[in-house]
Amino acid sequence: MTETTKRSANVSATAWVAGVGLASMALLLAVIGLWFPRAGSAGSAPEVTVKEVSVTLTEFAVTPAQIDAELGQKLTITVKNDGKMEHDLKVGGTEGTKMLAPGASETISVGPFEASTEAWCTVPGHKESGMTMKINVATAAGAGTATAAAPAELASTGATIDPKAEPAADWTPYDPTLAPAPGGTVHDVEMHAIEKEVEVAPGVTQMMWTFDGKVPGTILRGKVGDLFNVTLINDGKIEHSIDFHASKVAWNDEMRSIKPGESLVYQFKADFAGAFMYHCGTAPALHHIGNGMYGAIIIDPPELAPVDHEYVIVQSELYLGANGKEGDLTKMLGENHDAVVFNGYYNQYKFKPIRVEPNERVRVWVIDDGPSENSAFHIVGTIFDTSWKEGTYLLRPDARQGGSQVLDLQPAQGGFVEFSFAEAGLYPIVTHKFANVGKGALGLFQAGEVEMPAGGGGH
Ligand SMILES: [Cu+2]
Repeated sequence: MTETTKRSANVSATAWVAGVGLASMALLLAVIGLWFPRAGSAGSAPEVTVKEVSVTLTEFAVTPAQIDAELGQKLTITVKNDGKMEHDLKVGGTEGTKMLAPGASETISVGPFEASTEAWCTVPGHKESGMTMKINVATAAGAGTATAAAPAELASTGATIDPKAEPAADWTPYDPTLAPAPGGTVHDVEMHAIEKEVEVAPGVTQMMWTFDGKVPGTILRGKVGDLFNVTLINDGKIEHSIDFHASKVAWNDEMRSIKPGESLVYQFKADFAGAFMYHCGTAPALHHIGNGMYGAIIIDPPELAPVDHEYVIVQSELYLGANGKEGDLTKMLGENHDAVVFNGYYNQYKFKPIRVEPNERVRVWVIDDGPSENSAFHIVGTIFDTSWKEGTYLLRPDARQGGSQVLDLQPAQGGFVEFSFAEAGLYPIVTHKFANVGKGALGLFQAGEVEMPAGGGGH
């Protein structure tokens, strides 16, 4: 820490000295320029020249990050993919190489350039992760360096959620009911990575990356000691992978990324009980998780007490891109979420309350799939008499009469709570990080027959 601080202090000092030096130099050049106008600047036709440049692509950088060109100059760029994933390089996102496999290269001719511009990799998320290259074009004034391009994308282009909007009549919520673990000790499961337009709030859709076409992905369940044989098939257009937190396997083998059309087998024995997250880990993993590639696998602890109802609620955030487009990685990097949701949809169980009867015993499994926000899971109007988190009971009914108000989870943590409702009525489901309740983290349990208030529930 001290070393880093010291080094950055030195860097700052160096930059300051260099800055002063450059400023003096610029002043000197400006003065010289006034007295000695550039030779040949009067009347001679501009000559188209070609400059050759070599550029390499890696995760996630374009090297060099900047190249200089004269006004009206063409560039012949030899682009080599030195990375482990597919990449391309396109000027302005349109003109450039085809998609290059790892190790492949292509030489492109671009320009002539009249102004400074940028080139980047067009694989979703790669530009935001750093795969851009500035092309600095000397201006007519002959200053030699272009001024930094103004950030044109300061204003968000993301979709906005209307908090008063309601889902369409044919909308069906994500079923929160959790079925018991299937019989047998071997689970052969096929899962598909699918890129699909999904509604995330009334009237708002995103091009989500999903497991099995839904967000959260299929909820898996088993018992300690069960064997899971999961075949992941990539039905998408970009690379994907899967990482089960319920397993102990090598990251570079089972969790490897597969290309569109490929499949892999991910086999593991579930030796530990837990409410585990699973997710796509393909780089940038923040983008793949933040854009929908997450789910849960529940491995029951031994001797789980019987209850009347079991539900699963996965909390996550939305970082909205334009309507119908992918989520915004820049917002994800800034932890600047537009919504916090239960099972993938804004205020989902406010629109469609979860129906139980008073005094029935209810267990809710809660998993915080983030990618970045915590959860303070709370149900207004009840107290949890049982709380289990990250593999162990925190609370069980006994003579001490302990009560729990919140199951607190950091991203990728999970557990369950048990409770009952003492009387008929409505019981809001929230995260008690209350800023997020107004951003979509609101649902309702309905115990018994209830007159629905105007504007809440009603479906
Ligand atoms: Cu993915």
